[in-house]
Amino acid sequence: MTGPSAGGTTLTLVRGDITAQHVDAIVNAANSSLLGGGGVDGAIHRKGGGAILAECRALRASRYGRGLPTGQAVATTAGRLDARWVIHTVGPVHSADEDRSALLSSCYRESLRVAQELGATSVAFPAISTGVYGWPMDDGARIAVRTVRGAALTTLTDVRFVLFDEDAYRRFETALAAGG
Ligand code: AR6
Repeated sequence: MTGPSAGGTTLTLVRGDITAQHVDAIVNAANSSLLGGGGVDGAIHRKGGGAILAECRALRASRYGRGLPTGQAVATTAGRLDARWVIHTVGPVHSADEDRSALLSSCYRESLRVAQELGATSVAFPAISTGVYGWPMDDGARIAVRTVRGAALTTLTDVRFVLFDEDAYRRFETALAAGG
């Protein structure tokens, strides 16, 4: 499913595995350690190979000694993935007591900023925080679509959300149709 976004950028929904995307930048739903995990993170490191982990370790030894803060984003090589960069971002763990949606929104905004600093024309996002971190899919989809639609896009002409299953795809479809 494809829908127009601001400034001639196409916003697309894809059903599938984000590690199979051919784009300039693939966004990773990482954790602060940057040293890997399950879900999207595990798949990216498995398929992308050790070069990604090596750069992540170097980042931990330099700029991010205490880890990458929640809501921020940083790029590394994409290793053997069919992309130029992986942009690692750390989503918030969902909380019933505290509204952390600004942090989730920040993940999308900061990833877009880093992608455009690199000159990327295409980027693929997973549904950040909606797996291990427990964010309800419909709300996660709404925040994702609204943030990307509201972002200042310069170099990017192709922004994709890659949804792993039918349910996630449908919820993003609803968010896109609702205008975010
Ligand atoms: N392609 C696209 N989407 C995927 C894929 C894939 N290959 N694999 C899973 N998803 P998650 P989080 C979906 O758990 O919630 C890791 O251990 C999945 O169905 O990957 O941000 C990290 O190291 C879900 O909808 O990320 C962190 O510790 C969405 O991607 C923690 O999990 C995100 O699920 C981050 O948790």
